[in-house]
Amino acid sequence: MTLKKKVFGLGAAAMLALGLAACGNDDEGEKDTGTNDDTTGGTETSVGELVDYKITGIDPGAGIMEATDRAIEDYNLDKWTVTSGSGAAMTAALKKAYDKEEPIIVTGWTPHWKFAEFDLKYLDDPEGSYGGEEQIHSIGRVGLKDDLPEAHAILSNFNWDEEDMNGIMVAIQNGEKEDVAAQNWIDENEDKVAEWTDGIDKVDGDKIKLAYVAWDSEIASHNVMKLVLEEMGYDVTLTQVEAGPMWTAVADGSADATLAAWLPITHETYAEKFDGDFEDLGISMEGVKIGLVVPEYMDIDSIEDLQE
Ligand code: PBE
Repeated sequence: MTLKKKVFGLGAAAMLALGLAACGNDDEGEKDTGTNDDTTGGTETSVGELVDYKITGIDPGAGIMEATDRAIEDYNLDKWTVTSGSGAAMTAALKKAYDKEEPIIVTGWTPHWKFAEFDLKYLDDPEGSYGGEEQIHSIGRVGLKDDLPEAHAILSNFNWDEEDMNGIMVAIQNGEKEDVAAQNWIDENEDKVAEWTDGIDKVDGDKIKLAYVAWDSEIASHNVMKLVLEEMGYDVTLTQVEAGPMWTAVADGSADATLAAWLPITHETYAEKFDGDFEDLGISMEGVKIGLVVPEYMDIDSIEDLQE
């Protein structure tokens, strides 16, 4: 059984601790790292051989997994497979490889704390399998505006920058509790929060349920919104689910909203499937991105380099 499977379901910090422990015990021999200073000569080892033709993915329902299947087709990467797990398992695998300067290819996205922690680069995607600039949208169930007009207004106003989300993600990654990191950000950004809530009446304990997936970016946004809505008088429940159930929950009304709709490409299949059964409440962040990500020390720059 792989480390990833054994520790499935643990938090990111625990995963990283285990990743470190595993590194310490590692007694494998020298490996070709696929780095620029490779001087082995003779036949060049392809990047595929170095990583066993494996792309380290995340949870199967994530849009980036569908995009990666598309990339495998678009670039004829017949020998390649994408492993599935979770965002936390992916970052643990990345850390483990990075600490040993071993090659690894992960499904990655921005904003994400991994870019603050490691020197990483996106592989160029000339076929556009991963789309271009994406946006994060908030979506609500049909009827939200009538039932919870104040929350509908706040969620529609919600928008912030990559820098905001990054600060929270990095704090959580460094061991801060999710709600504490979110509260600290709110305390330091009262003006920004006021733009979402100004002129909106407080409520008296109305219940609202937000669904989200345990992607680091969405952990940050949902923890902030929970506290903001609570401050406005709501009784907020956050439910953590997989991507498919998250979209389904908003579409069937069992959740009121999510801040985790990445569009136009990442969640295109979900948006089309549930077209008419949700309301797009608007964009909370522009210029976000998904793709294949590798450590800077790897000697490849494009998804096309995986064809060799
Ligand atoms: N992500 C983070 C998600 C959307 C947010 C890029 C991992 C996905 O691929 O569905």
